[in-house]
Amino acid sequence: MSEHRNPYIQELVDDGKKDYLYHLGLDSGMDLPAMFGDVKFVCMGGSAKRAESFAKRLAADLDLGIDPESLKPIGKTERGSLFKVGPILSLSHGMGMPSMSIFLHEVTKMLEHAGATDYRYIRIGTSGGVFRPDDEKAGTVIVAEQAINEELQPIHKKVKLGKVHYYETWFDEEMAAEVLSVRGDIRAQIGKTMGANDFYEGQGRLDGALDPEYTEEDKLEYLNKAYDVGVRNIEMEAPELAAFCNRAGIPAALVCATLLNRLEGDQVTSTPEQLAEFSENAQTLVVRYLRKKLNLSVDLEADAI
Ligand code: R2B
Ligand code: URA
Repeated sequence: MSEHRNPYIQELVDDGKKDYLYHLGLDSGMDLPAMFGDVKFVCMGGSAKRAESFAKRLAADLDLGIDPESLKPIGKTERGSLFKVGPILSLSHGMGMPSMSIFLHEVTKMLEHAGATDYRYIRIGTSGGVFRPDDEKAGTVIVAEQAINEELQPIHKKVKLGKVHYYETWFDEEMAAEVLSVRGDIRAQIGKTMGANDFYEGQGRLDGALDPEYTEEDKLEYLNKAYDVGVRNIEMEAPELAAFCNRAGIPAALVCATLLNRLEGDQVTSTPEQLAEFSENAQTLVVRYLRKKLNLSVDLEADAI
C-alpha cells in the first residue's frame, strides 16, 4: 500500500525529493516519524491562542506526565500554531474554508510522512445556534452529524480547474455518538452544522458594513428553512472539513459551542467570561472523549461550567 493518498506526493517522495509543508514551516526532510509517528488525534480550532490553551489543558488533564508550561509550538507560527501532547495534536486552522483546507492538506501529508496510522480529526469550534423557543439556548454544544452548505444543501462544492465537483458531507456517526455519550452535565446535542463562506451576509446577518439587500423577514425565513433541514448551528468550516475527511477516509467530528441564538439576533453580546465558558464546554466534551479513547477514567461532572 502506498504511504500517500496523492500519487504525485508518492512520486515526489520516491524520487527522493522533499515535500515542503509551507504553512506549517516543516518539511519531509525532518525526522517527522520521530516527531509525529505516534499521533492518533488531531484537535483543531480557528484561533492560535485556543490551540495553545487547549494543548495546555490536555497536558493538565490527561495524566501523560507532560508539564503544560513546557509546551512550545512546533514549526512556524505566522499562519497557525501546532502543539503536540502525547498522541494528540492541537492545531489552529484560521477562519474559513480556504484557510482550513490548507492546514488539512499539510497536517495530513505531515502525518503520512510520519507514518502515523489510524488517526482522527476533531474540530472544536464556535458557532451561532439556530434554536427555536424552548428548544435550546446559547451555550449548547452541537456535535455535527452532517455539514450543510450556505445553499442549504448537504454537499460541498469544490472548484478544480474551473469545474465544480460535489463531495459528501457526513461526519463519522460513531464518533459523534461517542462524543455525545460523555456529555454528562454539559448541554449538548447532535445536529447539522451549516458552514458559510462569510460571517456576515453569508450567515444572513443584518449587521455587516454594507446594506445587505435583504430584510429581517427574509433573514428569518432563511434561518427557519435552515432549521427545517436540521441545521442547529452555523460556522465557517464544516463542509470543507467533512468533505476532506470523507475523501481522505479519516474519521472526523465537529464539536461547536454556540455563542448566541441566531433566531434571536446577530450580535455576539455575551460577556468575555460567558464566551469563554461556552468554548470551554465544547473543549470539556472533547477532553472527556479523548480520556475515554485513551482508556482513562471519565468523570461526567468534572469541569463542566
Ligand atoms: C467560527 O468562528 C469564526 C468566526 O467568528 C469562524 O472560524 C467560525 O467557523
Ligand atoms: N462563529 C460564526 O461563524 N458564526 C457565529 O454566529 C458565531 C461564531
